[in-house]
Amino acid sequence: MQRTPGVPARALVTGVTGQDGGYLAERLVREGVQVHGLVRPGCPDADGLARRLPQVHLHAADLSDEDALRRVVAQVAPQEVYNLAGISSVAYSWQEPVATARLSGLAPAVLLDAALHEQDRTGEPVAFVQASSAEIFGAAEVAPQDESTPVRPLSPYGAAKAYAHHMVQVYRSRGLHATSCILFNHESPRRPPTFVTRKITQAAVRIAREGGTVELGNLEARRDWGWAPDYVDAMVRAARHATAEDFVVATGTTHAVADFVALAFRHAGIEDWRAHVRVDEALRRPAEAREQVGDAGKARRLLGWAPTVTFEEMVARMVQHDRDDVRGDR
Ligand code: NDP
Ligand code: GDR
Repeated sequence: MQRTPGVPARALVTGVTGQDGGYLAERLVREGVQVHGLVRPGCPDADGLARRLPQVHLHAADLSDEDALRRVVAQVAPQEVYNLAGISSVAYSWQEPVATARLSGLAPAVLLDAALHEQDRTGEPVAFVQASSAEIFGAAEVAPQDESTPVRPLSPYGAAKAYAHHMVQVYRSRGLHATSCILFNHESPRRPPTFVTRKITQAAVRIAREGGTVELGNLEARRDWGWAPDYVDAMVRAARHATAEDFVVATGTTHAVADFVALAFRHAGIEDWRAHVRVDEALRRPAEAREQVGDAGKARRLLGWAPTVTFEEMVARMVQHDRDDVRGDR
């Protein structure tokens, strides 16, 4: 495959079996980049990825294995590193706070250090993109949140991501093109049902067919939900921008979890969603922001980035996917 002018020869993507990692690998392969993906040893999704995207070179290494991470970076000698791997569930991070710190906080520090080492060794610049999160802002006092909003996490996940965010800034000051993309929630049909959006769309389709109910936690939480491939596009633009910066990536609009439910159920053909939703107090988090909303003005100005899929369209696509899945259309 011919390489698109201006794109690197080799990229390393951690978390390549995840939602964003899959979209990113597909994008980079289309551009003619030689893509190397880091996979967790024993990851059940690795075989499927290898069949779907045989062009991607897979390297098995656990994020907690510092030597293995350093070895992969040295073997691949990438010009771009996208660090998407880690514990990505805020809810789960309350159950495993220490593992979350190790995998989502310390591992990025190892990868940043390995990337700088590689840059020094080869003399070739390495661009590093960290998938940071709106959760670093916790319950922010300003809305919308931008790159100047104080970092004050509320969850173990947010604290781990905050450490990684600061380490990006440390390595940037040491001469690495290290970028922190502060991503707000982004969804797709590839989102696992451990996250509320996919849990809702799958439940809507099931309930439309068989009746029944779904248990949810906080229905009032308001989140800024975008379309995952758009957020992958922002990360690629950030890697290739002349200067390394922090970028908020968000749509700037919020909806309540209840709004998501209402719309998804309507698409599935159910008007009276309240009759099918039970609130389970155990699904509420010990602490969380009532609303998270981002101002992506800097990404718009510097990267020319803008979201391309509306909230309504995203929900429609997710429900349609789950409906086709049930009918066996895919
Ligand atoms: P996913 O949960 O879909 O993907 C996470 C990836 O990390 C998976 O490939 C997973 O592999 C891998 N991983 C987990 N533990 C390890 C480990 N010990 N060793 C090696 N790999 C491991 O996340 P998303 O694609 O949704 O998100 C990508 C990144 O962006 C994450 O860092 C997330 O925190 C961040 N982010 C995401 C947002 C969103 O709304 N999606 C918003 C803000 C930030 P396996 O499948 O084998 O477990
Ligand atoms: P979040 O996503 O924690 O924002 O993290 P999630 O979809 O888990 O929660 C969104 C909101 O929905 C509320 N909620 C529920 N959540 C889940 N998972 N299950 C439920 O049954 C339920 N009921 C209500 C939550 O309380 C929350 O307010 C996502 C991840 O992608 C992170 O990796 C990322 O960093 C942040 O978004 C920005």
